[in-house]
Amino acid sequence: MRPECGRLHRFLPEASLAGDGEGPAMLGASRVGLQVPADSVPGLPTQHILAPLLDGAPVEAWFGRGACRTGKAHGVSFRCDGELLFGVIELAEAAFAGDAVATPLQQAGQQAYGSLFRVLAEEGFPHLWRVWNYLGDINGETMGLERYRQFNIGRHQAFEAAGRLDMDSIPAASALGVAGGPLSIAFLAGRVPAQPVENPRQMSAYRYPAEYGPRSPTFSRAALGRLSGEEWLFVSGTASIVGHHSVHHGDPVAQTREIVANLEALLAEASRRTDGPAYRLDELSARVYVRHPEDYPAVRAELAGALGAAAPVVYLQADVCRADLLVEVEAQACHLLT
Ligand code: 3EB
Repeated sequence: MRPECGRLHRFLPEASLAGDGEGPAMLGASRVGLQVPADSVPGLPTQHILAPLLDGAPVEAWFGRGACRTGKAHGVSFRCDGELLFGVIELAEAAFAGDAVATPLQQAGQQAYGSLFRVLAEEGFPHLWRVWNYLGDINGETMGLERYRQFNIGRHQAFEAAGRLDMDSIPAASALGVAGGPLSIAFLAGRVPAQPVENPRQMSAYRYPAEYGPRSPTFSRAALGRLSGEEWLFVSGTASIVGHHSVHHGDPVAQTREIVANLEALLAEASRRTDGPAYRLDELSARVYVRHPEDYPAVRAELAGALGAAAPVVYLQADVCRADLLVEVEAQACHLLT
């Protein structure tokens, strides 16, 4: 069912980041857990997702092909092979003073993306494919504005300043609330563009009306990226949103069903853009964010029917970026090109 495209992406047990073994071949990794471990693979860009793991493997790893190069610039830790660069930047909001027009989080978001874009330009991987954003207290409000919306302003300003607001260069992404820690951003960038994919059931997020914040979120619903011999589909965080409205308030199972409908529509859209076979739900590997841990068994039961009981799925507790959303699913799939 799932072709062996494991070379780029795998979920792994904790021990794989203990400083030996697979480290040298990795481009980078993300690790879920409430504590940042004391030891990690030296030089490996690692994103710490400060969230409780509910089920599945704590480590998500991205693997390079051939010789990987490691670097650090503008606060971004990165590793790249000939085709892809994985990077992580983590900025403590306490390092930003804020002012009359921008909160510390907005400033941190703007600086993080500004630094990221500089690294992409300097390293020759100008095309941002996929981004993972994590911040504390995402639904909290300061200075009269929800923190997710503050982050969106800073991110939008950085995209604008870099001339990256045209819809062909907007990456797939996720943005979730975690238990604390710095603003943490991990990303994959390519030497060639990935193709953004939008969802006909959902308004493009970069066109959301102002009721969701003064600046729209800058992400596409999915991205299709080509590597030599492989095509990768990166599915952004997908929630129970139809048009631009959150639906099924208070009902995690109905929200999960709506997410599955959104994923099906998105996969159909991606399938129209590939030369290969159609993308199917049962070939996805996924990370699932559940706001309330007590909803996890019901969400899992609902998703297992759609993704398959044996699908590589990791569940964690995190806050979705709208207070009325209880579940979010992100995913990827790979097709070998023949
Ligand atoms: C949504 O569809 C739900 O701000 O980068 C999903 C994926 C969501 C990415 C982001 C937000 C982001 O609006 C939230």
